Amino acid sequence: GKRMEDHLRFAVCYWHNFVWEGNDPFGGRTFERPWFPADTMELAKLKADAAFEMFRILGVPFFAFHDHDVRPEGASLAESHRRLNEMADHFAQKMEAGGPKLLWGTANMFSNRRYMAGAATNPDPDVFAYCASVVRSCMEVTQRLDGANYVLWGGREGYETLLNTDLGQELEQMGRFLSMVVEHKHKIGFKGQILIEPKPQEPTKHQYDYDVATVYGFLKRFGLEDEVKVNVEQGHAILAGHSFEHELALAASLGILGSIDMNRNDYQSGWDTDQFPNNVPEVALAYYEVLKAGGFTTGGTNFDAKLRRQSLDAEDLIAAHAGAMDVCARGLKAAAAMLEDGRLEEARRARYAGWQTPEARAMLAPGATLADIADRAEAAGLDPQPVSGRQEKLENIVNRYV
Ligand code: 3MF
Ligand code: MG
Ligand code: MG
Repeated sequence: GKRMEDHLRFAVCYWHNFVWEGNDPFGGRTFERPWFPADTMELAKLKADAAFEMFRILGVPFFAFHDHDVRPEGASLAESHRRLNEMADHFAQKMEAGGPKLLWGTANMFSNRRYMAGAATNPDPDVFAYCASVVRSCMEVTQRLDGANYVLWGGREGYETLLNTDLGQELEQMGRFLSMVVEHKHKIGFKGQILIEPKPQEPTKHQYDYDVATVYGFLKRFGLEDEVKVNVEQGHAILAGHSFEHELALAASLGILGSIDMNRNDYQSGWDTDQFPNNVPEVALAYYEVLKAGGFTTGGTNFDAKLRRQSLDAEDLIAAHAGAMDVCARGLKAAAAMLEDGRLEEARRARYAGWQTPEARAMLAPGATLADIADRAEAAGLDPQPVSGRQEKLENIVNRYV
């Protein structure tokens, strides 16, 4: 078996630490870093050196990046791809010299204004074709760096108004695109897992990959449910009106739980605040679902979290990650204790035990029709009062284990 810590598989993300400058919709850069703006390859490499130094200090086993995080965009697609490959060479050296492994690579198909009307769902076929080139390049670089997964977050895959949107056509485009991505993965022999990251409400008014259930319906429709899993993010679950553990349990029950983006949105936030996790009982409930599902195989815990914009000191990056890793380790320990204790699992089994009684098996035999079951229910004279199903509010039980 795996040891408990094998299920942590922490990753530091590139974008919140080395790309985001502290801006929000009302104000610009608050951080000063020697590589801002990283508009030359020289600065991009300086940034990479700082990033790998931070990975070393933290002793973190994985990292994750978008193409656009690590190289300045070129004047043409070909130049952008050349630069990405040059940065990948730079990474490969550092990875071989004891640096972290790649949890996942991904393409940024949301920041540039070319994607303002969508990436694969854009009404303009040239943008769809552009995306094909970007994802091919990025997936091949991820393969070269032995990435364990490849992520697609459809940041601009949604609409602002139905009055000028052909929703049916856009979903078809998205399905065609994802099918081609899967086909290309097999063509090049990339062994990593493809993951979709669901998110509702932002940046477009309506996001197509709203939540786990929506993504599963989409995958089923295009026959991709055995090819693609999900990267579930805490903040995105909250924005969708769920809890993190709900999204994890649902993904696990559908067989599509791949990896997690760990952060913390509290219940007041109307947007994705990407705070570092700080609540051990909440994290424990999430890892309880992960452990019940058997833990991670290709996936891990990527910190999709950023400093607050008043936090100007680069050392805060280290402190924030150290604190987050501590919170997650404690959460995982509590989750493992909940599982080992066995009382919760036992209580859960007991709630459904009625299905195993001879009476229930006879009444509900496989193949029985609604009329068969109704006839038997009436003949048995079932009690109209509830006879089971009472339960206490259980979430607080986690406090016994933290
Ligand atoms: C947005 C996100 C994204 C994704 C990233 C990789 C910029 O809310 O969570 O971060 O994690 O694009 O899919
Ligand atoms: Mg994320
Ligand atoms: Mg997010």
